[in-house]
Amino acid sequence: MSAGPHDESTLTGRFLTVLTEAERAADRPALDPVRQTIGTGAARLGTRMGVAVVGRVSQGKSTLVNALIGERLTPTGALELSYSINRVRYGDAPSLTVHHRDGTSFPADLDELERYAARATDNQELLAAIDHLEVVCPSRHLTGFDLIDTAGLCSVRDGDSRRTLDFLSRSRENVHAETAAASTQADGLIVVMSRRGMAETDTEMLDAFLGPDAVTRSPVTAVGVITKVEELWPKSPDPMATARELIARLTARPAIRRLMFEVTPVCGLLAETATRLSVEDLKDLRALARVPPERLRADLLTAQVFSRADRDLPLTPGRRAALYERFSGYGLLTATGLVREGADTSSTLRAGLEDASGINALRGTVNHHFAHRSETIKIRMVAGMVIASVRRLRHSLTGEDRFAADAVERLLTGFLTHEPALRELDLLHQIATGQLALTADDQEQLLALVGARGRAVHARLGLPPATPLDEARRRALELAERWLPRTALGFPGGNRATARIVHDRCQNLIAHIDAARRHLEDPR
Ligand SMILES: Nc1nc2c(ncn2[C@@H]2O[C@H](COP(=O)(O)OP(=O)(O)OP(=O)(O)O)[C@@H](O)[C@H]2O)c(=O)[nH]1
Ligand SMILES: [Mg+2]
Repeated sequence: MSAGPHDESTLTGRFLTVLTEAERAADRPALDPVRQTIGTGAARLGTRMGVAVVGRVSQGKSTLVNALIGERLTPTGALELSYSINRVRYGDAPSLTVHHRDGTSFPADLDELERYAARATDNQELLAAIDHLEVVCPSRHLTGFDLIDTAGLCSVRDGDSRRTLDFLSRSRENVHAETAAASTQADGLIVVMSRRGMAETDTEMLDAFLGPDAVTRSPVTAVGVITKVEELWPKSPDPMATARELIARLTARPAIRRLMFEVTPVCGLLAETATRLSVEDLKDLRALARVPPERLRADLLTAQVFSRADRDLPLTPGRRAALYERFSGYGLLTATGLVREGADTSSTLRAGLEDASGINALRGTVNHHFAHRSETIKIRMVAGMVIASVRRLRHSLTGEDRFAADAVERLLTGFLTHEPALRELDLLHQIATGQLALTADDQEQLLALVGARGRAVHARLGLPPATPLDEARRRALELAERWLPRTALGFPGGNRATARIVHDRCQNLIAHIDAARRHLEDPR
């Protein structure tokens, strides 16, 4: 890595300075693996945030990736399908690059993505030679992070699962692969689950997937998704609400809380369908919207009934069956409802379906969680990797080597405990893993202040966006005064260090509000 000097005004710059010092401290043959990890980690800081979509086979991962991007890019299907790992990143000119296992790569036609990504009878040899695919796509939803569609996981021993594990370099067998191609690793995970939640085997699988090093494993780098939520309909008249209740029960389980920060319900297929509505779709939905809602609802209960020739419905039975397959019964009910409420262009209907399907909420969570936090998440992960590499070696070291290893660890833990942004991230980790038993009010206030409800000043203060600055300042001062005595005395469920982090943030918000007022009064 470069010895610097690094830009001390940025968090990454300060971290690079610490990494340089750590590299110097580790300049002994016995600490070669630590120096290697430092080099890999430093390179990783400069790469874009990569968020991998993982889960069991056929869970709807590729469908969700398309829905998140807002385009149908990566192949989906009823059979176990995705084979190659597919990294989609933002760029003006769409393209596809095939990266081979032997390190070579070549540009391919994006229309042929399916040939390189999906298992078929005639492409086995081709697929066996592929390491991963790189797709460039001009979707505005990709500006904050790259999305990685992975092959489904079955069991850790399964061949394809191992490919996914290798790619993310986190399996038990691959702890040392952290030093491998850093730019192709994921910094965050979207874990796709069925609505039954995670079976024990899923939890085990994810544990193996996330790796044995507790320092790099944190619910702050994983969000969960329950997809195929519309399948709860018609048993539940409001499947999204029912899914939220299921999620509340699921996230109360420590085994889940330990692994992921938040779980969001999504109708992935409906969201993907919304990305490609044709003029004909709109016309046919309008025709269906003219059927009295109660009768339509009864006919939509099953695909068979809806596609029967003897139903008194518009459109041909074949066309109805095709729509049912793409939208599902619940999706058609929702879409016709939106049309009746005035969604009369494909863009308004698309926006309505993106809201109703939960994909917008998921985009918000992922952006909020990963894109806005990418710098701190990356630094935390790299620091964790280096600390883990020191701890792996330490027991085999003696004398000066052991002193040097300890010095490296101290440098990194010192950085993690002194930088406010990293202390806040750690606080989030502690809350997510249930290490702090705070009162509900304190917890909510604390989460908001450290940015879990939005990064903006008003969101941190728990105020509506248009709140005047004077009022925001009053609120910040009130909160600072509330948390100040706690920095000396502690508080129920939390300690003084926690209170200090929160109080520091209140003061930082006051400083920002004052600076904003100065700029408004004198915008030179
Ligand atoms: N009803 C319903 N079906 C869905 C949904 N999402 C995906 N599917 C269907 O589930 C099947 C698998 O979807 P994929 O997106 O290919 O799943 P995957 O997890 O990428 O599968 P692999 O890559 O093979 O592991 C396809 O038939 C999809 O149409 C959903 O939200 N609702
Ligand atoms: Mg797939």
